[in-house]
Amino acid sequence: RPIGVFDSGVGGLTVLKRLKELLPNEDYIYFGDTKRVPYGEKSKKEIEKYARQIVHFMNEKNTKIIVIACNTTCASIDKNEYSEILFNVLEAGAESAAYLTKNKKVGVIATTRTIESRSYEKNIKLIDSGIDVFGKACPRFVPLVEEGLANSDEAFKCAKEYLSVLNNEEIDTLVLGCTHYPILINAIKNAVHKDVIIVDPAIKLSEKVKSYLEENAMLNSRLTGKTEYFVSGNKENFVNTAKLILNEDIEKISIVDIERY
Ligand code: DGN
Repeated sequence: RPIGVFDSGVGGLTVLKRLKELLPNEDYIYFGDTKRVPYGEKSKKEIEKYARQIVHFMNEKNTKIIVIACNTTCASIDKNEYSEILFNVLEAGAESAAYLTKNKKVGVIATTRTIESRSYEKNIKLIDSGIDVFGKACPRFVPLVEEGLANSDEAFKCAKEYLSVLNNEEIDTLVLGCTHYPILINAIKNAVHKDVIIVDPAIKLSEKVKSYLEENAMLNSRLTGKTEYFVSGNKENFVNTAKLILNEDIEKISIVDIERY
């Protein structure tokens, strides 16, 4: 049975890439909600509805576990309401940051919805209540990535503007609290002090998934290692960006009417 991975668009591919590196023999179903992206400015209720539809779709594909590769979704749903085995990129990011910071000042950049939910702050403080968390919403980042403009002058300028506030707080650790942001790594690195540790939550997340599958004897025994892609809307931008992120051609991609689920 495959591992399900989903996001609002191409962002979750940064998570899929890490998963494939650690678990190359697994089969994957990836869903990108390209019809309804960006999620960042939508209401909690809307995102909850989208998550239910996507999980329903994943069940139909018989996934053994589902990886929520979208922080905005993680910040909007209550995973206890689901009977499926869900892995959550946001908790993994919070955990990494809490263990990495030395001066106990962590910056988080994410979508407006994620920042307003204060989910990173809550999860980090559960581990160490003495850590100060500084959040900054970066609403222009996701559209820049979806339009293929991650390395444009505009992206560099935008990153400078967003990150200047966090530089002033003297953070030593910065969480990329949206799965689209690793694609903007050049612009982000250019905008923060060079000794700031940049956390990509996908690294910890993929390690957690691997341990879980090993401990529960759920690794794929047929060693097939194939990925099927599904999107709800635009396919062209998705395929182009996916090639850049994954360094491979997207062979099997279909459009799914997600609102039917
Ligand atoms: N990639 C998603 C996240 O991690 O929050 C959200 C992107 C979006 O739709 N704004």
